Amino acid sequence: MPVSGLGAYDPDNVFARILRGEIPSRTVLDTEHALAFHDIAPHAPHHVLVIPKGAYVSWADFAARATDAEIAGFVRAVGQVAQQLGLEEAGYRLLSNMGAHAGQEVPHFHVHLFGGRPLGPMLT
Ligand code: IU
Repeated sequence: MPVSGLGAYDPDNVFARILRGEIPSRTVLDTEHALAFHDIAPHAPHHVLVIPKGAYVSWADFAARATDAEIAGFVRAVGQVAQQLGLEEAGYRLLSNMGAHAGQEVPHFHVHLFGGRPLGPMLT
């Protein structure tokens, strides 16, 4: 049972369908362990979602169940996206909503990467 409080993994969630190619997305990076694509409703000039290829509901589920290779591959993919988009010097923000209180909408673990302008203070 996943540890996120979001219930069991739904294999028909929208990101699972993107991974299977059933729904189109604008790919930024595709690696063994991760897929990165542009968010359909961007909040910044660059707003990319990075997702693991495995079936994980949330950050907590990924941290608890993913293999070390999956975790390393995912973390490196996030860094590669930032590098590919030319954001390393100016900086960028990473965010992952985990569960109900954070307003997680899609129950497949994902990290948002925002960049391309000064992002202002962190909001809670
Ligand atoms: P959240 O962290 O689960 O709240 O973020 C989900 C994001 O997925 C949100 O920014 C949506 O705009 C985005 N998204 C998408 O890129 N493509 C989709 O088909 C759907 C949501 I549904």
